[in-house]
Amino acid sequence: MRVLVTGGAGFIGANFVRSTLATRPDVEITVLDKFTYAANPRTLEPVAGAITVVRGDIGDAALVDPLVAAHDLVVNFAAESHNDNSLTDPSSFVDTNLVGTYTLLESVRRHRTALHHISTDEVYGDLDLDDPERFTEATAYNPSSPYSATKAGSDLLVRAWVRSFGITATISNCSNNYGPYQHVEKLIPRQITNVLTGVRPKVYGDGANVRDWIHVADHNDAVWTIIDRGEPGQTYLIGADGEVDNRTVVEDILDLMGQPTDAFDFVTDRPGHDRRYAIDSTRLRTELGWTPRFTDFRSGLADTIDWYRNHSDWWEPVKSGVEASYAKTQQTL
Ligand code: NAD
Ligand code: TDX
Repeated sequence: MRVLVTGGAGFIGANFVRSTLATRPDVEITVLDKFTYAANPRTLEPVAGAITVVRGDIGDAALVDPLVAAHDLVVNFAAESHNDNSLTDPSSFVDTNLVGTYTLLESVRRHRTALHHISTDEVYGDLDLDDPERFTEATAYNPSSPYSATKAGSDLLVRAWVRSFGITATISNCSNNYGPYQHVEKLIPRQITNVLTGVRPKVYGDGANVRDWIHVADHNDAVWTIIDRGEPGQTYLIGADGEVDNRTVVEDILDLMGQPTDAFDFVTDRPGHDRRYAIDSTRLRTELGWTPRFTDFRSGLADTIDWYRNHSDWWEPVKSGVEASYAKTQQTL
C-alpha cells in the first residue's frame, strides 16, 4: 500500500510515520510537508532512509496532483494547529486548513485515491464543566476559534466531496494529544520544558478548563483502525476518557518533576477560551473494536517528561523564541 502522509513531519504525523514503519512492512510512505515552524527536521532524520520526503504545500495543486495520483491513500495531518497562533494571525489557517484541504480533495476526486482526514474535537465547540453530555458523531458543529473554524470547514468540505463526487474518504475527530515530538508551544511540552529551563509554568485564566487527553500512539492506532475497518464516508470520534483540568495537568507535571505543586503562575486567559472538551468514542470502540492502551495519564505524562528530559537537543533551539513570543501577549495575573 502506497500512503501519502501530509504533515508527516509534525507531531502526530511523525509519530504515525514512525509507528507505521515499525508495524506495517507492506506500507510505502511518502511524506508531503511544508516544514513550517511546527516541523522539526530532526524528527524524521532517523527514518529518512525508509521513506520519501517531499517538501511542499498541500495547497500547491501542481505538486499535489501527481503525488496523489501515485498513491493508494492520503492521510491528511497537514494543518496549522495552534489556537493561540490563529488568534494573532489567522491567514495561514485559512490557506492550509481550508484551501489546502480543498486542493487535496480535488486531486483525490480526479484520481480516485482514498483519503483519511485527521480532525479535532474542537469543531464541536465547548461544553460546560458540569454538562453530563460528551461529544458524539451526531453533535452539531459549533467551532470557537479561527483554528477550529477552519478545521470544521475542512471536515465539511470532505463530507461534501463524499456526497457530491463520491470520493472514498473517512474523517476522525480526536481529542488533545500528548507524547513525544510535540512542539513546545503546546500546554504539556511547554510546561515540562519550562520546568527544565527554570521558568515557572503558565496556566491560562483560572486553570479550570478541561481537556480530554489521549496518548498520540493511541490516536494513531485508532487512525489505522479506521483506515482498515471504517465505513467509507463516515466520521469517527477518537478519545480515551482522559478528562483533566489544566491546573491539575500542571500540578502533576510539577509533582512528577520534583517541584512544589504551586510553583506556577496564572497568566492572561486565551480570548474565547473553550471551557471543556469531552469525547464519547463508543462508536469507534463498539463498531471497529478499538481500545486505548495508555489509560494511566500520570504514567503517560511521566514517560513524556522523560522524553523531553532526554531530548533537549530536539526542543532547545526553539524554546526561547516561543517564550519570547508568548511574553508579548501574556501577563502574570
Ligand atoms: P503540528 O503543528 O505539530 O504539525 C503540522 C504539520 O503540518 C507540520 O509538520 C507542518 O510543517 C505541516 N504543514 C503545515 N502547513 C502545511 C502545508 N500547507 N502543507 C504541507 N504541510 C503543512 O500539528 P499536530 O499536532 O501534529 O496535528 C496534526 C493534525 O492533527 C492536524 O490536522 C490537527 O488539526 C489534528 N489534531 C491535533 C490534535 C492535537 O492535540 N495536537 C488533536 C486532534 C487533532
Ligand atoms: O501555556 C499554556 N497554558 C495553558 O493554560 C498553554 C500553551 C495552554 N494552556 C491551556 C489552553 C488549553 O485550555 O491548556 C489547554 C491546552 O492548550 P493547547 O496545548 O494549546 O491545546 P488546545 O488549544 O486545547 O488544542 C489542542 O488540542 C486540539 C491542539 O493544539 C489542537 O491542534 C487540537 O485540535
